Amino acid sequence: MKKNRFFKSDVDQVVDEVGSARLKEQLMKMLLIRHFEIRGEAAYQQGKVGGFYHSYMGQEAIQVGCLAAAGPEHWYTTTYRCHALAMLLGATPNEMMAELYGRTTGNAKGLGGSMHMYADHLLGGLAIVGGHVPIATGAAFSLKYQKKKDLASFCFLGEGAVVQGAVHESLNLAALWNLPCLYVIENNQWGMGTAVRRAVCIEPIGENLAKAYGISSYTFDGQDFFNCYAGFKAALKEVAKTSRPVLIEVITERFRGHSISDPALYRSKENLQKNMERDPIRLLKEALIERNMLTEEEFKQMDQEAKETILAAMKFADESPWPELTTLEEGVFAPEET
Ligand SMILES: Cc1ncc(C[n+]2csc(CCOP(=O)(O)OP(=O)(O)O)c2C)c(N)n1
Repeated sequence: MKKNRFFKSDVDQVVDEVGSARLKEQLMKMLLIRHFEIRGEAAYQQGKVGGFYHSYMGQEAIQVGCLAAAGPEHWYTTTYRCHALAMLLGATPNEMMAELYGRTTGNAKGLGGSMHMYADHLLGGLAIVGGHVPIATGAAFSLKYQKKKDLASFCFLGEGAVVQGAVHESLNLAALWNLPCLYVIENNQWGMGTAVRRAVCIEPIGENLAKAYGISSYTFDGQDFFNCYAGFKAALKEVAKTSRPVLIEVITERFRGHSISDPALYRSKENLQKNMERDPIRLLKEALIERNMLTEEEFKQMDQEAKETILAAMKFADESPWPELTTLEEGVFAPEET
């Protein structure tokens, strides 16, 4: 049983392995996610988006690093904070923005909204805290059953979810049945307005939880693309070799409130400012500039391109038709009353 308290990664090794062109692609993905969140929130403030809205801003390096390391062929499951993962797995900015706007051209025909985005290999976008963890575990079971040895199931969850019973039942079964599942706790320090220390009785969460279920644990720095990339690579390698689940805790900080309606008065401006100094986009950009793989000018162009893509998505969403009222009950499962 391995414990990897702060996984050690070598930036130069990752740079050599991934190469300049692919690293810039990863930076572009992070910029697209960031601009999507900025404009999505702006559209919400203008009354164009309804329902809930949970931003992934600040956490981009985690899922971008994961997808760069593992590729899109695995099963992926996440919470309502699902915009980044959907985009990384192939949902287009247009269909995602149209989903926020509730239009027929949306990712879920305008009927799901911000919390329920889907893509090939993305089982959701699911809003019940901890409720998606058994789904990810089932996906891991299906891979094992079909003897798809190179594939795994990635389950992203918040640290607030680890006290849910469904999470513990899942970890127990995955460990008992040797399921290829990577449980990734994105510890962004807050479950809504509750600090992790007031909600979860053990610390560090990942290590202790993994120990309880007899599986390996890893801890990554969620602001650092290189650490996430190398960490996910190593964790997936272990799962492929052992067909055992692993538990990963990624230390991060969200840059926004829990959701758009949360002014986040429970944390100080100074604390947030300090955390924002480790903006994952800035860290990756600076690492590339330092190695002469990127110039400030190039970065500005990339940033502008990402912004324009998202502005075009807003135009697409605005011009898309509303769903017919008669489609409201489509896709809703409810047994008929007898
Ligand atoms: C079973 C359940 N209980 C309560 C809620 C309300 N709720 C939505 S998000 C949330 C906090 C979850 O925090 P965390 O798991 O840390 O994820 P984060 O939002 O920080 O990404 C709560 C309590 C819910 N959706 N489902």
